[in-house]
Amino acid sequence: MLEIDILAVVPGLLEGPFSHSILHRAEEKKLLKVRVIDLRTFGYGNHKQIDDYAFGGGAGMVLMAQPLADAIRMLQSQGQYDEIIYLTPDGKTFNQHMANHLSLKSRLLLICGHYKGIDERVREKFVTMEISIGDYVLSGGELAAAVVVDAIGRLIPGVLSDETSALTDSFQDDLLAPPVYTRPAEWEGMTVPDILLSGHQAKIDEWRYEQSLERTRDRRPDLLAREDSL
Ligand code: 6GU
Repeated sequence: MLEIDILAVVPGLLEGPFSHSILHRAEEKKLLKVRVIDLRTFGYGNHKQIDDYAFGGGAGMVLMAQPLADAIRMLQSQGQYDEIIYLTPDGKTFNQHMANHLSLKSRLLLICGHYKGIDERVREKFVTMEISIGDYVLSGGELAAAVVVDAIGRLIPGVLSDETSALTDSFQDDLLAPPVYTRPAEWEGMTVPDILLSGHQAKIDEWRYEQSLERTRDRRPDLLAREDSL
């Protein structure tokens, strides 16, 4: 069982993603438990304030240290986390290797930033890992958290069936997936490669591997050159 807690500024953004399809099934099978915690409930005063102006000036607000620390400490009192992950555009770019690694953990906390980010001291004191989902800026970490939880959740042993097996995914072996076809064998004058209809499994596997290599060379040569690490 993997428990993922998500500390969010806009929890409503996370209402949809986990109630459908594969992740929903993972929760039903008790393999995954996702919980969204509203940072605002740890805010100050009548307005439940969670952000303030940045020291040194400049546009944009910063999430204050104390509400974050209060939330994190309350959550830690319910059990230790394997990783406390801050979602931020300046984090390490998320990839399949990180997803594989995280899918084997038992308790994760994802912290969603907003505005100009969170007070740096919270990163120093609590955060063990920082993840970005790509080189563009989102308005908050929630959608990035949904992406990370989806990628991790489907890798938890027992979540996927044979038909949806993660073993043949793009990136699982640093190659893009080969092209796929289904019925009918001829559609609008376009056919399916003969080899796929041959019933010769060893030849089919070889063809798929060649296609994967070709696609990767063509579209993502960086994957073939890459020294991968976590
Ligand atoms: Cl994790 N957060 C935000 N706000 N923007 C991003 C991101 C994360 N990853 C890419 N862009």
